[in-house]
Amino acid sequence: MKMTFRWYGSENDQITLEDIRQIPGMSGVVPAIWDEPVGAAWPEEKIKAMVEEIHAAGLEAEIVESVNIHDDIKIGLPSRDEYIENYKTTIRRLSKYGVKAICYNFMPVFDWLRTDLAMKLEDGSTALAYVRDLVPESAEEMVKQMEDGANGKVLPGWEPERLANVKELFAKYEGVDDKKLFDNLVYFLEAIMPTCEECDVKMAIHPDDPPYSLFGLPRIVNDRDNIKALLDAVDTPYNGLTFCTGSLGSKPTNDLPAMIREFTGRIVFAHVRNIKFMNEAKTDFHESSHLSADGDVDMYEVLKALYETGFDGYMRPDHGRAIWHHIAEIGNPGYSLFDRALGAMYLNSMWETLTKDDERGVAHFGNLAK
Ligand code: DNO
Repeated sequence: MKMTFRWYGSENDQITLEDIRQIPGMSGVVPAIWDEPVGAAWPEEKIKAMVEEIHAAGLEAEIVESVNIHDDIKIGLPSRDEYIENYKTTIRRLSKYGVKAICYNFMPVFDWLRTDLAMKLEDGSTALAYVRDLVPESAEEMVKQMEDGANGKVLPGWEPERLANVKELFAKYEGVDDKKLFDNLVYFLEAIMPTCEECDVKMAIHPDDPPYSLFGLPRIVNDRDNIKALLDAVDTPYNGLTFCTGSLGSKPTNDLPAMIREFTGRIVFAHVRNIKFMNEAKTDFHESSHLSADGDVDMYEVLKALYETGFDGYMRPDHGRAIWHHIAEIGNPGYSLFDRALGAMYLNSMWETLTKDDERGVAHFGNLAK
């Protein structure tokens, strides 16, 4: 397992590579190129500069996140083939500079979505939250709400130029139901798999966040059955998964440790964060610290399942709350330094315990506590 940290680049992140390197046990960062339009091939010189900067700081850049997919691919328009060629070019270029995995998503129109990007918790920290009844009526209002809460940052998957005509974008998705979206995803994956194999770059799809349909848009990656269908449809280790405990964990019927065990060998990347349900129906949640006791995801069971199934991919502490020196913390919503650093220490310490207990033959189901 390699512990990593999402980094938005020196232009877009108040957190420096040196800050990240000082977090114990950090092997590398998860970067992206943000100033290219969705669908364009990432230019080689930008990839080179990004990777060299990261290496110079003593960190690795083996996985990138948010190589976003053009809507024409998701909709299945004839122009998709051209965008798929661009995607293949990006894969080849990334691999040339040592990238081994790509985290992406196949959510129509919107990437992750929250109704509050800074909900105040009891202890004075703030966190991202989702309350079903606060989802605005219209998609335009949703875009505005996310933009207003973003501290002037462009949120991943919320490119203003793409969403400027969100109504037209919605119209283009007319007739795209779950089945069609699934077929378009399979078409995309089948087209790029030879390049992934040739370059040894694994694709890791991010689940839907939140894990259900919004504004009538199809959603196809959010539970055991639809993930299994996807992994089976394109059955190669290069068609892998980003196991996001927060996204999958906010659907109460998902049994995370069982899913981890079932998808052994296909989990390329683990996004580990915790959420706390706010209502009995479990439709509303806020994000919490990583600690099991603070949320509804049992981190010990999640890590144990990953450990026991020989997980050797990348992990990152996913979102964190804004804590402590609040003002200095405000940057990319959900991507604070301090709470994510605490999360990394917590996850690393559990991993160390699991590793040493295993090496020493400690029986986890024994009577040690008695
Ligand atoms: C949110 C992230 C997502 C993720 C993309 C990957 O914080 O987990 O934006 O990066 O869905 O494409």
